Amino acid sequence: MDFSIFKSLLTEYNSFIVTSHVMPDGDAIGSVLALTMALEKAGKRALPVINDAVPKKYRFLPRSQNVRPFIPEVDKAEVMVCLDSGDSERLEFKRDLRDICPLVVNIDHHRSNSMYGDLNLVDDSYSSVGEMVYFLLKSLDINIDYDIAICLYTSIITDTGSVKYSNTTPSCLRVLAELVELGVRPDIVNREVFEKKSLESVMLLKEVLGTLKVSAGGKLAYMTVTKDMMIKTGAREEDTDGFINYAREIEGVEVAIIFKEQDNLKVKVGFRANQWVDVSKIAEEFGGGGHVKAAGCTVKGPLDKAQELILASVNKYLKEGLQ
Ligand SMILES: [Mn+2]
Repeated sequence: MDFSIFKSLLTEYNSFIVTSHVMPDGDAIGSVLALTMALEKAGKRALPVINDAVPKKYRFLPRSQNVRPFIPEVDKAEVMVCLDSGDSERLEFKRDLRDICPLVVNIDHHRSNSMYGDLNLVDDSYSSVGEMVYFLLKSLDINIDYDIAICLYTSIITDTGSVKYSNTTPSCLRVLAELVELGVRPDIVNREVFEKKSLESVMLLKEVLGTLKVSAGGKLAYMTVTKDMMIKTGAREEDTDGFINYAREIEGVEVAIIFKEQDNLKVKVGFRANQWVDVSKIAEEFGGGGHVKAAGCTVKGPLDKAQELILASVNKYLKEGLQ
């Protein structure tokens, strides 16, 4: 992808809001922080805005304390750069983005992207938006220092599951190697992002594993997180990170699902596939989206109704061998 088109923005504009989706993951936060710092290096005013809290495990990243939700009437800029968000709703500004910034730039690697920007730099061949920001900075001749490097590194290892997923490419491995040369310590980032767990998270996992069910001749595994479990253990939404992998890792399983009961009578559904099912298509059927092997959607409750609906659809895909 040619990122040089971004160059003209730097000559024409001076103020930027850099943002990403709610429930931010390491790619969202890492790429927002990296691009914010890079724009500042280029002499621009850049504001990192995410309309949600930064999960505790990403607070080791430099400048992460500066990320905060949008403040109407205060936060103004000429350009809004939206990172890692397949549609504008997931940014949760709750108003037209052009009411905040006249120009919207959409940089993303999701397969389903609604192209909501005035400029859309969207390419699903990148492992992460962090990897895209790396190439963007190269094309802008902005020097990548240690602080930017650790943010980009976190982006890439989050989305590739520590270079284990199918989106791990020679390109992203080369980028990671360069970031390590710049001083990033893989062991330290790994400890922060993947290992450290709150006690509440482990107590919640104990409950959630009790709900594990396997069906479709062993090809489908699913788990449920109820509101009661969240209250009982005192866990937070971010504490459920990675739970779905317990279902996905079971031998013979093709599709793994996690159902998370929400406050507003809605149910959040996460999908993972191992080999041949394209779960982004299933998620899209229910108004969500994502990647071929990792996707999600939110559907109307109650929980049992939502499960029935989703499981029927997944079973259809598994039975018909649809891809
Ligand atoms: Mn991403």
